Amino acid sequence: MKKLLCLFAMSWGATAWAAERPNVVMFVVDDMCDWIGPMGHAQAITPNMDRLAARGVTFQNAHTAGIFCAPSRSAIFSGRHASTTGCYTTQVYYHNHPEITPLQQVLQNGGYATYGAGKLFHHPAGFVDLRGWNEFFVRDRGQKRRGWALETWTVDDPILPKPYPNSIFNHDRKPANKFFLEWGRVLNENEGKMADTIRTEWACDLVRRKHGKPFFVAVGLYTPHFPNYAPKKYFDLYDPKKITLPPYKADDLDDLPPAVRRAKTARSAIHKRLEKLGAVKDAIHGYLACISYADAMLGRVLDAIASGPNADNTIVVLWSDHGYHHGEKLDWGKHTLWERTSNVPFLWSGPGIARGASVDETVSLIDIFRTLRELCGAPDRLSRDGVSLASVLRGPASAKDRDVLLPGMRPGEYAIINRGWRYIHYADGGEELYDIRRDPNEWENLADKAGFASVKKRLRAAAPKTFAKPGTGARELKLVTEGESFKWRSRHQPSAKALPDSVSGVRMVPRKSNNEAQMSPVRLAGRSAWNSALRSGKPTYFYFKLKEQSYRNGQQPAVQVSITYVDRGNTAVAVEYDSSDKHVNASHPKGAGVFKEAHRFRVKQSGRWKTTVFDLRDANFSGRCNGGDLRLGFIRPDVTPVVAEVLVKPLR
Ligand SMILES: [Ca+2]
Ligand SMILES: [Ca+2]
Repeated sequence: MKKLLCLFAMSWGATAWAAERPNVVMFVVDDMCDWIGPMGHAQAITPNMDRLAARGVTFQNAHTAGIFCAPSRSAIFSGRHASTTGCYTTQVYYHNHPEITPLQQVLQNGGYATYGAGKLFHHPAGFVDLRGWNEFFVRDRGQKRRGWALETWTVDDPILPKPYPNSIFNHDRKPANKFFLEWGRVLNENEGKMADTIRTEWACDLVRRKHGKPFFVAVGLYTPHFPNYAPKKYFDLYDPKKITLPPYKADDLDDLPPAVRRAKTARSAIHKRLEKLGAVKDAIHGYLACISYADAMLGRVLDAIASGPNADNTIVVLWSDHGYHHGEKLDWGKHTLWERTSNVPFLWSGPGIARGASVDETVSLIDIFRTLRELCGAPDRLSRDGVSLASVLRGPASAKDRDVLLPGMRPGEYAIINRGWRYIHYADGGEELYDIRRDPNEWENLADKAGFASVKKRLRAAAPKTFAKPGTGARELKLVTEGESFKWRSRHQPSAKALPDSVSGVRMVPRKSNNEAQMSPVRLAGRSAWNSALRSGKPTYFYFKLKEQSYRNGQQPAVQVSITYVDRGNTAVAVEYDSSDKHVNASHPKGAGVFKEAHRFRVKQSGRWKTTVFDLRDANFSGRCNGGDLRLGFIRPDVTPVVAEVLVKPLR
């Protein structure tokens, strides 16, 4: 009896634990701007978002954490801004920062069952962070063998609108612009075959079930990302004659800093072509149809939750990775630091969350991580950027406006946004400033106008003091698939073929015992290459000792040194020689026993083998300094340095 009671107590305890922690359904849409009913957009037909808003909290001024798919999603799932991870564009955060546990991992470690489907991360192969999922759904196993590419639409998809390309923008383009500015009607009967519908249904099955522990179900739709293909019935919701355009200003680009003005002027050709074709409204029609299709998928998920055992204990959060320009600032797309890219749908509902509330105060999608961590009671040993919105969700009146950061695509490029202002700073020093209350369309750049210096100064002070160097981009890496898993490897593996012919001279041997060097010889088709372990943010040294006795102790001061290395990363290499002899190094404050710089060169990003040759006329090799005669100091490298040969020969 005692034993039975004990078992009962344990099972009751587990149930109570599960009951007090909410399930979470994260519904993610792609490239969806603020054109939805709950954000006051007059023409979007979004009954299910309206329903979600009526039972929860809508943030009217939520801004993305990255200006296109990859950096936005990296920031959200890592809970860190690009300014600390270096994921400004397509850098893969879990390759560069394997120590950063992603959101789903933190929730799983905290006792949640975690399920993912669709576009949660960037869509090409190699971007799904496979860690921390109980299950991640893809439609066929072939996708897994190809690196978990999303493959939402392919040009040979049988349900594609016919003909392909379908939009007037692309009709006479052979080949077409792939899917950019493509829109068109899918047969209604094919709705169930669309990738986003299949992903949604997979999530619906999960949320209808009773689970033994709290669950986190994240489903990512690709729509309304281009191509704007949706079942015909969603196009039919809109009367093409009644579609209205957003406000445009023809000379809007004139007051931008020169570099962005040039880039956007070039890009305005897209908008001009649409106008020439009389197709602007038609393109917007396609986008609106896709918003309504996404809304219908949300409706399926909301219905599935409501009809099952999880109706009362499930949080729903909806977000879009960023917004979209439809001709504003003469642009079509994202990748900008303006409102059209930054403002996104961000809606929450569920147990403990206020109903029918609208929050105007500024928040950021970077806040998702800390909010869910708190709401789910998941322990997390890492610091994350942003703030938890849990108390605002419970009591929206407590919301306080704040400056949020939106990093751009390179270090030092960012926007600082609050309810009053948007300040933009480009890496080249270009600036924009908009008075949002007076100028919601961001038409008048005040950055160079008199009287705004203190506003700019205050906003600039809210930006990070330092920006991480960009991490290794996916383009610099090679995706290696292994069964149903994958890895990213450096493209710049030393290749025997690319090595230059050998030159005669004295071969130096690396000093292996010095713990600063940590070199490991690699056999490569008969040649040796050494790579030295990357010490993030610190110099990485290669130490060499001369075997040739006649060079030592000033016997042979004039030599030619040639260094063969892989040109990758972006750093300076200081070639330093041992100048333990006090006569040689008399000017150095530390005198004897230090390395003296003899030469300096830069490595860049070509990925090729290169050889640098230079003369060293006052060498005094002695072998007493750190045990090496010569060292190569890679100054704060961002990738592991690789050196194949160092040759020293007498200067003639
Ligand atoms: Ca996107
Ligand atoms: Ca302007």
